[in-house]
Amino acid sequence: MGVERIGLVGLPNSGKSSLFNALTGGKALVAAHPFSTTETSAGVALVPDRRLEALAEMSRSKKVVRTGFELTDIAGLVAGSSTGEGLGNRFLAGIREADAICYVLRAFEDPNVVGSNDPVADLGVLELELTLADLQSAEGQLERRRKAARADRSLEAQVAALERAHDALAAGTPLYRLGLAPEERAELKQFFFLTAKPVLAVVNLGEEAVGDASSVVDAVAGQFPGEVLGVSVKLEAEAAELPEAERTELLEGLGLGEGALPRVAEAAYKALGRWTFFTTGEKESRAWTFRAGAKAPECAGAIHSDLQRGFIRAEVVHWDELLELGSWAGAREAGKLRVEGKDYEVKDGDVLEIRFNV
Ligand SMILES: Nc1nc2c(ncn2[C@@H]2O[C@H](COP(=O)(O)OP(=O)(O)OP(=O)(O)O)[C@@H](O)[C@H]2O)c(=O)[nH]1
Ligand SMILES: [Mg+2]
Repeated sequence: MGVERIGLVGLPNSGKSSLFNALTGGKALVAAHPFSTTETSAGVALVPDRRLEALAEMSRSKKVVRTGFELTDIAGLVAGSSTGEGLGNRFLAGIREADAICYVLRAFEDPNVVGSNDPVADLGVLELELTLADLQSAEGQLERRRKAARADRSLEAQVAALERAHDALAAGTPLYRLGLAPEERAELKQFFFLTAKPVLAVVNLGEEAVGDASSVVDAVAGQFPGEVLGVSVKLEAEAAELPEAERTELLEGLGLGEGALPRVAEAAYKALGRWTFFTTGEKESRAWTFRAGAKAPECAGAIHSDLQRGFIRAEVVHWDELLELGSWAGAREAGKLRVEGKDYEVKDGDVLEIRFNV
């Protein structure tokens, strides 16, 4: 699979384009008037990972290759968007193509930027629009699929799944709130529902609230089924404009650590069920994402399809253990490189070397 796509969904002036710029270093139009974004734009966010940096330093790698995910900046939604208000259905295409949805909820106050700043209420508006869009789509598909199932009994399970989804949506419930098992979610994939996608939320805090965000973040987290992050999007966007060294200094000076990007990446990967493994050597150290729970050959396939096809075995050591041992050769000498076969389930943070033959 290619890079994961996260779609930013929020009310006008919630800070979506600013967050997009902060995370991708992009230059999307940011403006104080609503609906300044009219077309979806995409950019890649490269994920800083201290495990990767440490491995690269250990191996004196000439090159360091981070994982990335694609972020899409989508036009703002308002109440009634699903039936044509605001920019109408324009948001739909952007969200349909995303693998996960990141709600952007405004909590900053600024008299010069119109719009609401009640993150819990805003979340309700956004969820309702996506739910209504899905309800329409469920209604559109039901008749057709029922008819098909009358001719082909093997489609009955499909129809039953669609009916269950329809009933939840008709009751105003986004599908991600149903607590579905992974198989049930997979079953819904074929219907292309927006609310069957994994979700996370960014609460866009005022600069003054950054030190003490817990109450507003907790209010959202208390009734949202995904990860909720408090971020001062404005400060992050300002920091993103600076060269890396100054950026780190600014963020650390503000007590923001490495900034929002690693936190958003972690939450997004968690929502998507993605883990990271590493390869390391003098030529390069590199991070790769893979489906959580995948076995070694599938992970090898993330590097190259030949490595999956001709997979023989993997040499494996966890990143922190490798660092302690000081080098790949050292780990080998100490007998700490495990030899794992086709059935090995790779762990988040494993360092791999694949043996293959094609
Ligand atoms: N004070 C303050 N202003 C912010 C913050 N985040 C964004 N803004 C301002 O809010 C306005 C809207 O920001 P955008 O990033 O364009 O918002 P958007 O969600 O992309 O808006 P649309 O594309 O119109 O839907 C801009 O003037 C930003 O400078 C923040 O954390 N604090
Ligand atoms: Mg915008």
